[in-house]
Amino acid sequence: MPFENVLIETHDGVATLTINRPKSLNALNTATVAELCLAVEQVADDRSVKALILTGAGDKAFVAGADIAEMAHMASPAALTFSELGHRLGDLLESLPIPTIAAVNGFALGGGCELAMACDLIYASEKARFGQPEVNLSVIPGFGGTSRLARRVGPHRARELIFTGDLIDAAHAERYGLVLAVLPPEQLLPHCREVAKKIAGKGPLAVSQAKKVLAAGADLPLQAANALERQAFATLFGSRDQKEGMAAFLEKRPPRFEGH
Ligand code: DAK
Repeated sequence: MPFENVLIETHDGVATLTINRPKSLNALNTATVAELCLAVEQVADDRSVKALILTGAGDKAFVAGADIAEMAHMASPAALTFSELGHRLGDLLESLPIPTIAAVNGFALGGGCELAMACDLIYASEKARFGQPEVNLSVIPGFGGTSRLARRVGPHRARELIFTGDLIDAAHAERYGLVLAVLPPEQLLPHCREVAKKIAGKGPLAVSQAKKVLAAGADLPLQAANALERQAFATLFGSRDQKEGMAAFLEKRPPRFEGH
């Protein structure tokens, strides 16, 4: 299904969603967030897709935030609906059974930083800038920034970024552990595709279980998280792919995983 503000491309088991409103630095208005939700659902329904990359159109921005022009006149009920839609998108990305990668090619501010943080892995171009500048507008992060930033960089750094609204460059974000690596702009997408393709070649059930256990375990006491891991580990031994993966190792040949 074609969208107005989101481009979808799929190659070699990797889907790339590009947020495509470059004139507004890919700001997220309601229509774009709704399209992103649909696009992520579309990816979820395509069993040939094994990894998802999210990026922004143009060379300036990943996403410069929620659309301020649209939000400017919202009253509280509309703001709540908008925030719920943004949270729905974050939840959809996190519950996708495949890994998601944010390729942050420029500004990732407010809702843009929040969108990147709803992805499993974040890589940045040297031109990327991150921040939660909502306090400049006298609001707070509304798409999961208070919770996800604190989990990503720790509560102390999250407080500083959210209270000051300061932007940090890619190197700073890498020091904070917010991004995994910083790449020259032209190498960002190729690098993300390489990582995605590598993951796409692994046992998809294993990758999916790992994603689930890592996410659920992060909010649990250690013993409960370990119990989840034991259960998922054992469950995978009921799959054909586990037999295939171990047989392939013993027979010294590449595995042929089918996702069963
Ligand atoms: N929304 C709408 N338009 C935006 C935008 C945004 N977030 N960011 C940029 N644009 C538009 C600009 O208005 C401009 O449009 P024209 O004037 O050309 O029509 C165009 O993109 C180019 O931007 P600039 O001319 O400003 O470009 P510069 O290179 O000079 O500056 C900048 C780039 C990224 C530093 C600057 O554009 C900027 O500061 N943008 C705003 C960044 C920002 O504050 N982002 C956070 C937005 S707040 C909630 C739900 C969600 C949220 C909060 C609450 N609830 C409902 C509870 C989340 C909030 C946010 O994300």
